[in-house]
Amino acid sequence: MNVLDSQYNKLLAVATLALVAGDVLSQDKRPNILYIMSDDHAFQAISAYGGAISALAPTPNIDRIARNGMRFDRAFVENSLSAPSRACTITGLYSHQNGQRQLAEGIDTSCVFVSELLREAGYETGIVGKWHLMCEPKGFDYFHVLNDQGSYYNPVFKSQDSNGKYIREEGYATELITDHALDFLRHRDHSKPFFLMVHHKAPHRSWIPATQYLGMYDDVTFPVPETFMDDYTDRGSAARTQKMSIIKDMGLPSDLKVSDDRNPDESASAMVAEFARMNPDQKKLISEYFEARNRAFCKAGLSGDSLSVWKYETYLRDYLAVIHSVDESVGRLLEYIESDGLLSNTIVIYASDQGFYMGEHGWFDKRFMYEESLRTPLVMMYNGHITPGTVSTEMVQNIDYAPTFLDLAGVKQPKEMSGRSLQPLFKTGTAGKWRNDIYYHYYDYPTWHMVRKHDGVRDDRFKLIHFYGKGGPRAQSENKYQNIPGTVEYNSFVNMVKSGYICDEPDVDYYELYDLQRDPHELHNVYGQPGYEKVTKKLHKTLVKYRKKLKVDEY
Ligand code: SGN
Ligand code: CA
Repeated sequence: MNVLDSQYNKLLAVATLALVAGDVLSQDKRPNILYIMSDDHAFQAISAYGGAISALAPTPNIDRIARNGMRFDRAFVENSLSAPSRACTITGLYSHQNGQRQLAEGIDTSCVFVSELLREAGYETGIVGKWHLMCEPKGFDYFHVLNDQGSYYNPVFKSQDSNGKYIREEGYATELITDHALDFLRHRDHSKPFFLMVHHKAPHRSWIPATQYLGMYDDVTFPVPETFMDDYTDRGSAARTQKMSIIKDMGLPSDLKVSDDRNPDESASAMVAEFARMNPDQKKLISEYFEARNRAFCKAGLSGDSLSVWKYETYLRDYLAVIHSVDESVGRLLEYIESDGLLSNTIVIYASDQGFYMGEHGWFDKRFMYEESLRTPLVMMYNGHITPGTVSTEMVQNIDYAPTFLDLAGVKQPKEMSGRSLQPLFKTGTAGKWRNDIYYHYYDYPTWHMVRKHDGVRDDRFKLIHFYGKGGPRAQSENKYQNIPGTVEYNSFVNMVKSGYICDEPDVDYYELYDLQRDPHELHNVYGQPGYEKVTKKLHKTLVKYRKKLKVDEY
């Protein structure tokens, strides 16, 4: 047992005997809700989930939440992309119901946000960090949010006090977000329970670590996933036409921070923009580290497989160093909850906005309905209510979060919300009657990473996916905001066509079927193969049922 665990147990004992400050002052016995979400955090990079990568780069603080509470092994998103996932969380609605199908414009602000309902019900509500929805934060007593995707270094934030302006703050995003979250907690209204959403920018692309953690994994060699060299045979065209390959699409200068004459066109990268934001002290540390790495890289003169593996290792080293700060942030927040006597009356949740590829199928990024991006990490602890050390394998989804928050607050779930409260799972991880399948729908094409539109269903063992839609620039007509000049979606579409990133591709309309028990890596599409007739029929029926019930309007 580590020091923090024994401290935790001691505090639990104390809490049952004498209520500490926070509890005494509050007459309201409903739990506080602390929801921490990172951006693109793969479950493969959380040691509570086991696995070879995280064993080498552990996350002790996130693991504490799992150990003292529940780990969800089948937590899925409805649409594996940031803004859509956030919109699902805040509205409890599927993407086509809340409007946020793609990355930029979309969210229908006439939808009720769960923050509004909680605030009305007497909660003090706050959001800190990445908001990434093209509307003002709604239903929050306190907000302190980044602009768009945010920056790692010296980011700008907007808050109630800044008169609508974004103001630069000196420091590293993960640390600043944590400082502001703690600020909210310290100055909260003790007569009310709180609902605080802490949304990290990290570990989003281009994975830039805090200066003190630069190179922390440089001596570690991460195991290359067995599907790293996937050649996508046995699958439809979408697996081949995507642009999220570490080998082909990960930029040397932009993602891996080396300047290399072989890739001169990538100079206008996110890394360059970040570097320009840095102050002289930060610049010095960052350039010292990356220049040394660059020299070693150029000297090695890598090509072929050795270059591919170098890219993979370097990607993981940066990504996991970024995660180290996220884990540290979770530790700081837990420490506050403990020391303020809030453990007994606070549910702490840690999740990501979707999953992420750590080299599986040779990829980075997300979007596909294949497991690594469909699955998001989800752990939560709530003393006395969630049994410590429990693992749930029930299928849960990000549309369930809003109903769960409402249930905890004793607020009736609006009938429009399709998700369900996770409270019945809290004791054992399972409930007598739970869902048998989930529905997924991805719409963000043609754009970044060129992943084709698809919807599908997954049950306990099988997954049916339907890839559909016009190919290349012709798909613009299928997307609302890409057709409206002046919108972000329109502008990025035009730029990507101009640069050739959005290229001509055929229209698609085909199915894939995976048997997750026999083929956990989803390498063999068995759709149409003998022996799978019955299950295909069943899953088709389930898919049609969802489309009808949810009034899905494209597929
Ligand atoms: C940016 C990234 C993409 C990423 C999207 C969506 N490119 O456009 O790689 O898929 O965000 O990410 S970058 O060069 O600007 O980093 S999400 O997390 O917001 O959904
Ligand atoms: Ca994301």
